Amino acid sequence: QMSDEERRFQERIDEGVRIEARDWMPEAYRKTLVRQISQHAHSEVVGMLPEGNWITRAPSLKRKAILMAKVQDEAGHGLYLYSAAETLGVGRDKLVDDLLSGKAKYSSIFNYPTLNWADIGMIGWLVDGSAIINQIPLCRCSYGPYARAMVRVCKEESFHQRQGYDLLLQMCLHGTPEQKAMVQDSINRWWWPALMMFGPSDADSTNSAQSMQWKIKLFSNDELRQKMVDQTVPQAEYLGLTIPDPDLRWNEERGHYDFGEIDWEEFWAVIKGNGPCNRERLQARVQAHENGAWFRDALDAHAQKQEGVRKVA
Ligand code: FAQ
Repeated sequence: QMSDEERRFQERIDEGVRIEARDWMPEAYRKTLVRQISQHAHSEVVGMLPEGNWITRAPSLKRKAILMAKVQDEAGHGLYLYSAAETLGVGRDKLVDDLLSGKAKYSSIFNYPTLNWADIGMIGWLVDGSAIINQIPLCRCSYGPYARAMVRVCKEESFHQRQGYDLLLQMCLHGTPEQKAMVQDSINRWWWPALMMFGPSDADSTNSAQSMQWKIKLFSNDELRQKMVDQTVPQAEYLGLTIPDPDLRWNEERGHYDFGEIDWEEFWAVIKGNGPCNRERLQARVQAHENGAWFRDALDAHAQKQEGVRKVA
C-alpha cells in the first residue's frame, strides 16, 4: 500500500521528472541507489587493480602512457560516483568501510586475473564495452546526480573501449602467430565473465522489478546482455577470433544471436567472495587504505589547526 507521498513520487518518475538530492524520496529508493552507486564506485576502484598489474610491463612507452591514463580515469570515475552517493546522505568513510570489510559488493569481473598483455586489450574491448552498454541508459535514469555523473563516465569509457580494440587489432592483424594465440587465449578466459557483468538472469534478478519501476534501470539484465553479444560478435569476427561458445549462432527469426547458458554457479561463487582473485583484490585495497592512514591523519590535524586559527581570529 503506497502512501500519498509515495504515489506522488511515482507519478513524478512516470512523468520523467528528475529526482534531485533535496527532493522527498522513499527510503527504499534512497537505499537502492546508495547500494548501486556505491557498488559502481567500488568497481571502478577495484577495477584499477587488474590493469595496474601491467603498467610496469607495457610493451612500449606509448602503450604505457595510454594504460596509465586509463587507470587514472577509473580513479576519477570512482570519485564522481562516491560524490553522487554522498548526495544521498551517506558518508564516504562508511562506504569505503563497507568495501574493505567485504560487506559491499563490486563487479564480479574484477575478480579474474590478468595473465597476459592481451588481457589489457580484452578488458578495454569486452569489459569497458559491456560497461558502456549498461551505463548509457543510466545517463537517463531518474536520479539527477547519478545520471549526470554517467555522462562524463560514458565518454571516457568509449575512449577506453576503442583503445582496447585498437590494441587487439594490432596484435591480431599485424602481430605474430604467438601474439594472435595470446589474444585467443585471452578471449577464452574473459568472454563468459564479461557476460556475467550484466547480473543474474531476469528471473533471478531480485532488484530489477522495483528498480525499473523507479527508472533506475531502464533495461533488464538479459536485454543488455543480448545487446552486448549482438554488438560484439561481428567485432570478434573482424579480429579473426573464435568466441568460446559452441551454441552461439545468428537467429534470423529473432534478429539476434542465440548463445549458450552462463555458468551461474561460477557467477554466484564469485559474488560470494570465492572467485579466483577476490581475496587478493580486497587485501590490496585494505593495504592501500592502511598505507594512506598517515595522510588522512595529516588532513585531520591540518583541519583542526585551521579550526583553532579561526577561533582565535
Ligand atoms: N557483480 O537484482 P540484481 C566498471 C548482485 S563497470 C557483482 O540484478 P541490480 C567500468 C547485485 O548487486 C562495472 N554483483 O541487481 C570499468 C545484487 O546483490 P545485492 C560496474 C552483482 O543491482 C571497466 C544481486 O547480485 N558497473 O566498473 C553483479 O538490480 C574497466 C542480484 O542482482 C556498475 O556497477 C555483478 N556483475 O543489477 C572499470 C553499473 N550482478 O546488491 C575498470 C551499475 C548482480 O542486492 C576497468 N550497476 N550483482 O546484494 C547496475 O547497473 C546494476 O547494479 C547491475 C545489477 C546490472 C550490475
